[in-house]
Amino acid sequence: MYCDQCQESVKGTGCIARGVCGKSEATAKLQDTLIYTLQGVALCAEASGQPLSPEHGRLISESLFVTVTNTNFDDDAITARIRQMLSLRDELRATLDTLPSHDCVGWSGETKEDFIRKAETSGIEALSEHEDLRSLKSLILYGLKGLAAYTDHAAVLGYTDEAIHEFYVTALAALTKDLDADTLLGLTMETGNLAVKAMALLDKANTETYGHPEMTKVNIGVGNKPGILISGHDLKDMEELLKQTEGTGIDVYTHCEMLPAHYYPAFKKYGHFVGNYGSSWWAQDKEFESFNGPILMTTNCIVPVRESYRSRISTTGNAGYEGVKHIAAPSDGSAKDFSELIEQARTCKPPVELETGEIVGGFAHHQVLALADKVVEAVNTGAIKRFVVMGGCDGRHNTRKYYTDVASQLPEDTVILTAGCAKYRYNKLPLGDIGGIPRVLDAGQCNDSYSLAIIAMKLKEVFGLDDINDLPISYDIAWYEQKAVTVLLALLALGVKGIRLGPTLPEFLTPNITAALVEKFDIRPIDTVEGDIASMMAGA
Ligand code: FSO
Ligand code: SF4
Repeated sequence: MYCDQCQESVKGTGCIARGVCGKSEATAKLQDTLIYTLQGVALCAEASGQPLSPEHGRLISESLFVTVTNTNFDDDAITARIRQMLSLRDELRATLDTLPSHDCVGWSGETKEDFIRKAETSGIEALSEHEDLRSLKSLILYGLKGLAAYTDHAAVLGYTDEAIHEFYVTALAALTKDLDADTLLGLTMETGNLAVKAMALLDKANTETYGHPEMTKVNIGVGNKPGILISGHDLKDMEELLKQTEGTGIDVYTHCEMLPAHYYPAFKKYGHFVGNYGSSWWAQDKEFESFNGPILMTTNCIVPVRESYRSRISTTGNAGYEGVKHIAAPSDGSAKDFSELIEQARTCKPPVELETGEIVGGFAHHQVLALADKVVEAVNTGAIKRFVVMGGCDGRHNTRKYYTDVASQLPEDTVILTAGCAKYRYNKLPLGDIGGIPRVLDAGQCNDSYSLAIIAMKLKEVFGLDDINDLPISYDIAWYEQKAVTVLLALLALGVKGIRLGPTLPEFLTPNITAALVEKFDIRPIDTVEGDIASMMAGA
């Protein structure tokens, strides 16, 4: 296996025996073959000259999503997807008079072993012999994976965009071609443009379905009833679970990236929606143990499941883990059935209390723009000197303490804008407020980074500036997996320059590609806490 798609990839070599994430060699290879199969689908779709049907577009979104870090560790589920995508490729291929000449169009296999073997010649290393071109293709592929995850979340709520499906064809087909660096850089920027579209689509899907997030205090303590813990990013699963648990005497808690569900008006009416339990995804092995009740993983991020809660954890949607119960969506489109989780919860003890108190969030674009007068006045009077966007991902490494330290050492006249699980490094610090505006404004999930971009564009308009980079905003972004790559490409596409990226720059970027990004976008690695704060406060 060879995998370098996340920030925790083994430095210098990528993961070559077993992933730091727990991904086995077989799973990694099956995921590579799934991506290769999608390349065959794309080449056939491109040659047909016909747009993908919405159903086929959706299948590609799901297949890409399955390969995102910490999403699916179930070899049988990935094998079934490869077979499904091979038959889609064959269906498209049968319509062609002349076949594109590439192995991904013609190869075939049947068994899991065939598919594992196929990855030996079709993984990331096969994208190009030239390391810089491979680096750019990796950047496009990883951006595409995150983009697909957001697109799939929107599709779950009935929102689709043909332009995104068309781009899957263009980008996946491009991975099979000998293209020069300029063409691939152009495609990288196009991935960013489509990332903006996907995040806007998901924002529309979420807010039209569940209302605009509002300022909300979320309880981080526990009640005295048994509970079900829901994690991941899928708000439709959240809604169904709340509906089905209502009146059962079972409480519902969020974990990690599901915290922002509390900010949506549609979910506030449920009295048994008690609060958020624990912290970030990587702490789940301990926190799931002490939660005591059933856990539902709706998307990434799953970490290797411990025996102590194996019988209590289930996956749904694109998530999967070998040996763990999977709750599939019924094929007739009716609601998923969470009754087994409810029955199991009745036999469980209430969660062990980890902490008490509240955290505040819900500052997506609609809420912040409602406070715009106050914010603008605070900037004009100098009460707010600078905004620092610290969104993105959290991760296991101690080096991420940098973000806790930046948050706690930033001057008191700064406001942190955040989205994604990166916030768990500082969202429980007593950072106070500026004239009633909390110093940490949490917009929501990582996809709600879109809100941060909307807020920046609105501020640019209010202050009459020509360039988004003239605003008193600095970007100090943390990344872990491919959705963060997508968010980064979206910010670049929107013209944001000078982004600090950490805790390390991506392993898959070669020195030449890093240099190109530095030159074009002034991207930089994080440095010392003191040095970075000083330079951000000076506007650099
Ligand atoms: Fe975190 Fe995981 Fe949302 Fe990522 S939960 S790391 S950026 O999947 O998706 O923010
Ligand atoms: Fe390694 Fe990350 Fe790939 Fe897992 S997803 S195998 S940790 S690079």
